[in-house]
Amino acid sequence: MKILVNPDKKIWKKELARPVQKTKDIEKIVKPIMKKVKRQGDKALRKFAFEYDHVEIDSIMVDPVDIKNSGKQVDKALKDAIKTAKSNIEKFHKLQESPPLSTEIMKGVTCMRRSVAIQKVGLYVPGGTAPLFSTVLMLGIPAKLAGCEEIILCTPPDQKGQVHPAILYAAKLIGITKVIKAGGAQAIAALAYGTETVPRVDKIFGPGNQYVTAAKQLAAKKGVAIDMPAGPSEVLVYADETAIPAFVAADLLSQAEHGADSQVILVCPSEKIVDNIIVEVNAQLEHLPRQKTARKALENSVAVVIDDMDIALELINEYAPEHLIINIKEEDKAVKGIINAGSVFIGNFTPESAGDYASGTNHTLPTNGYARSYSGVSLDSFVKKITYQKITEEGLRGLGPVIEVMAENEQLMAHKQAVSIRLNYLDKEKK
Ligand code: HSO
Ligand code: ZN
Repeated sequence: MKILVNPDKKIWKKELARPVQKTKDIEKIVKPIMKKVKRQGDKALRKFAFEYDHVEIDSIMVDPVDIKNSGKQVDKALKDAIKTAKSNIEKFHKLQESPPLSTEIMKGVTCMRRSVAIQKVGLYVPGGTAPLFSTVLMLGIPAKLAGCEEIILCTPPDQKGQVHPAILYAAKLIGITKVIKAGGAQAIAALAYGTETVPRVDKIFGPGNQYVTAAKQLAAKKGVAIDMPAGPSEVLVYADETAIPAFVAADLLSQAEHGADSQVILVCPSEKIVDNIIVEVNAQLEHLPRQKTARKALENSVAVVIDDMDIALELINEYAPEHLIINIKEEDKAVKGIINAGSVFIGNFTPESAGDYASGTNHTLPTNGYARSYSGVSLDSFVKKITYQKITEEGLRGLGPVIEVMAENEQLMAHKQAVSIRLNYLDKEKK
């Protein structure tokens, strides 16, 4: 972990740059995969499962009976934990419902707005070394609450051609019945174009590796919506002398273990605090099963000493972290000063893992600086908001002249006519 002491603002961007991703090279690999799925459907999915997941699968879709029985293969402690997490995530996302709006703007002019679920959604859940069943909850729960009619979950099969039982169990609890054994860019292509087994969806959600991300971006160009352009996970911890170094170290490592391309940033008011935390990081690293990955991530990581809080906040806002842990005495002031972050964790007893799994907030968050302009996944991500209006005769008499003047000045005479023709009609009727 590199240490910078009161670095000049001019070098912030360069010094805190995220590890670069060569999108062009990745697109070259992803494009032919997507094309093949578009042309050959299920056959291509089977072929890619053999090539990339090293498994022969006959049925692309998980047997609903396996979903139903999944609980038998998950131990009780995990089942209970998943249930508690589900209930918390449900509670917090239910609160996000926006009730229908209606108001009479002017006499006889009523405007309304209503949330309507996106009908078909595709959820991508990465497999690989760690089957992320928590992501099933984070995407599936808001999709269900929003009322999405068709929810398709795609996840890569293991070497036996099966989906991890905890993923199936989480799906079962939420009420997801269509689980597709496909991973990588081919899964995204199946959701974007549809195959014999996989219905084409309107929006694709979920994290994934660089291939999945590139495929999502290509799908977006073809008109399928995506949640956000996701990149490697990251955390920024802002800690002072009131933070417990061992806790901060554990938080930094919990992000670092996600992937070699993850980045963690530490911001502290003094070098001494940084040193104490780094001692803890090194000690805890020794005991981590994923220490190789975490060590790689730490090579991309930076500790910054900034003694002035306003400047520290400026740096944090410029970096726009996916996760921000605020662990300083003046936490309220810092929280108020944050304008760019995906999700904020406050105080000594709020590890990022809480939000990753079970407190209730969503863990699908904007990375790579996108927190400047994107929010994390929420109930809103699964709905469209349709507006409505109804104008009475009296309403049009009042508003019509306003529209006529504006249309005339934009030189759009057919627009003006759509009002005038009605006003003339009303005038004649009156006589
Ligand atoms: N920190 C990840 C989410 C996650 N962590 C899933 C553990 N499981 C991205 O926010
Ligand atoms: Zn995590």
